[in-house]
Amino acid sequence: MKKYSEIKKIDYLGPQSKEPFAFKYYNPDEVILGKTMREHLKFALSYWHTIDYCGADMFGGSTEDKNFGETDPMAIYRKKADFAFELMDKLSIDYYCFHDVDIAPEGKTLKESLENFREMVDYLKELQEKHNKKLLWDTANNFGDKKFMAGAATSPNADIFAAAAAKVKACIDADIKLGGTSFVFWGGREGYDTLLNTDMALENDNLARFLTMARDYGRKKGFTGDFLLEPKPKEPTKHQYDFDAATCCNFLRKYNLMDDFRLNIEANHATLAMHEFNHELRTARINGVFGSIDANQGDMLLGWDTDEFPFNVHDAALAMYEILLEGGFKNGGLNFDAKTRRQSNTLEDILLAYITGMDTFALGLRIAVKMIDDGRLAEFVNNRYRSYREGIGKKIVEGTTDLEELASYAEAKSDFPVESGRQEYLEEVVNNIMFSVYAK
Ligand code: XLS
Ligand code: NI
Ligand code: NI
Repeated sequence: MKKYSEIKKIDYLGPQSKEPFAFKYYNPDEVILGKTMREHLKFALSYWHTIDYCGADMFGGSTEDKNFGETDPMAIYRKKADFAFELMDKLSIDYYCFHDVDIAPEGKTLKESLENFREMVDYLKELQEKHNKKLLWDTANNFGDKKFMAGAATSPNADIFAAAAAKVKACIDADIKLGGTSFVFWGGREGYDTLLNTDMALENDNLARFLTMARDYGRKKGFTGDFLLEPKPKEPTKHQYDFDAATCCNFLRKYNLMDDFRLNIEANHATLAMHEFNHELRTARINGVFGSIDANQGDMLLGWDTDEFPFNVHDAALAMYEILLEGGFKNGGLNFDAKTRRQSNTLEDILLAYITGMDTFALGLRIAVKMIDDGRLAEFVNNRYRSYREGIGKKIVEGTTDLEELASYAEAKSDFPVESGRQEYLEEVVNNIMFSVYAK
């Protein structure tokens, strides 16, 4: 196999190609339904997993080195940034996402860390212009440092709440400076390990106060993009307040945040919450809060957030189906919140992993377009609910009946016919559409 430095650009060579460093399905400038594939998919690189992660797990240290030959902390982070933009160029990725701590070295104090951060934001701005790249979103890492061990906005200590606010303020400023169109809150430790030491009511109210202040600050400074909550049920805490999409909707409604907040749905978080990815996307969509995607894949035999690069085409197709029905991404995009496996410890593996993830979603898009064109799925669902478009069903939907009328209607009937849900047939329809994508 070729070496990383020998690979200038990943080209689209089509499904027949056996070249490892080529796209088989992702053809960035191909127009599908009036938009190029790159516009449809809005792929983003995750800084933490791609530029910083070095393979460490709970049982062992790094298997890679990402200091790029430097020893001075600021020099290391500049080299990392150079690497990030060069990588995006090679992969034809237009967007990226980061946490504050991903892009700059920590200082001795919070103030010093934020100074390093601001300096690096200016450097990223230069690189963005030079490489014609965009920020999709940034976020504050308010879970890694010891002071956040009991949460940030839900910490029992108000000084820590303030420290988290300082970091979010700096990240919102950075988002505005870099032209980001979303801003993410993933509630890393915003939850609890035991209710015995937790004032759940105060913690939830404080989280809402925190998000409201962030919203107000962002809007005051001219941020017009979406604020996003990223649901996750557990890990690192036993219970996280942003458990899943439905829980987040309840929270946003309770605290009057529905107008400014949407959701960043992550595939692996969906399955940790015992939902399918498309369930979470559908829930966000029907509540009007679909924002963005963290694309990855879990391992059903491992009960944690394994953040694998997605290769399950079936799930990707069903996800892209939801996104097309939503009308596509607006301020959001498709961030690969995914990392190479610990044993895939070379720079070439990073390219191969992104190629797999991007081709998976390119196939997903192509199949989802076929699912819509084919029409069998939508037609089946439409027909299944036809009784709500006439007679008593129409009155239910229009709100022009009541319990008494329904009771006399039902009691006058002698029979209640049922119809098959045809699940197995529909599963075959999906397979038929999926595998005819490249049929001659
Ligand atoms: C962790 C989350 C995290 C967010 C950003 O599980 O997915 O990476 O996306 O803080
Ligand atoms: Ni994520
Ligand atoms: Ni995650």
